[in-house]
Amino acid sequence: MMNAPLDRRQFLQISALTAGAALVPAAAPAAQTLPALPYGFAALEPHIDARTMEIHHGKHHAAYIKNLNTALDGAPDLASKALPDLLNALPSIQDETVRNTIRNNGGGHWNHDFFWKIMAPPASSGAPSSELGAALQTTFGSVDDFKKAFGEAGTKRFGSGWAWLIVQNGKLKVISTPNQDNPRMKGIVGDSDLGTPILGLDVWEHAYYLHYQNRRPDYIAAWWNVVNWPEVSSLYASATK
Ligand code: MN3
Repeated sequence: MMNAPLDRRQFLQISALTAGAALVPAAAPAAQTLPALPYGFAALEPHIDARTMEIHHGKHHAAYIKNLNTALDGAPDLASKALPDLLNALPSIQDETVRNTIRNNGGGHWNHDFFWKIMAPPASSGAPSSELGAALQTTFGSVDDFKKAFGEAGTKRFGSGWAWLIVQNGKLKVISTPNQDNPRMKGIVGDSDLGTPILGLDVWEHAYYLHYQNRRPDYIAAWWNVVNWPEVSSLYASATK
């Protein structure tokens, strides 16, 4: 164990003991941590099964955070930035490997943190606020027509990615992004897909395959039962005030 590498905490402790406080390196950035789910793994049953939620949160989301922290260990000038500022800095990252690692894993972290919050147990799903309902009707014709357009964005996204409802210049729009990109990534996603996300749907196979296998449209249809409409309505109000 003589040559075991020091972790950051040990390094700082030893630095503080041997060099004095003035020579301790700049404060270590707070590593990104896995946020707790706002409900239990089984809370979204039967629409999203507990095992899928357990793996999705505890393995997939956790892996994005682990990989993000590893990338930030090698990019000290970025490590002090919190999400979403880190995503805003993506276009300025010169090293392509670092940029892509943060794009994929920082995006994955932000997207999943968002995704957990815009879902709720079926009994708490609620309905769009009158303001959001009116905007959905104006933009898409009806709430059902909105769901159809959003569902198509998720169904037609080839491979892995997300469907989003965004506020762009004060107006609602449905878009989709590949991989872990999101509508906040200026300079990374096209300008026509930029905006403030108020609803997002993960259509990676890991989000549904255990229960739905290849039936992505069935997953999307069931998912409407666990949308947290009060939260989405609140995000809409913030994005349009
Ligand atoms: Mn996912």
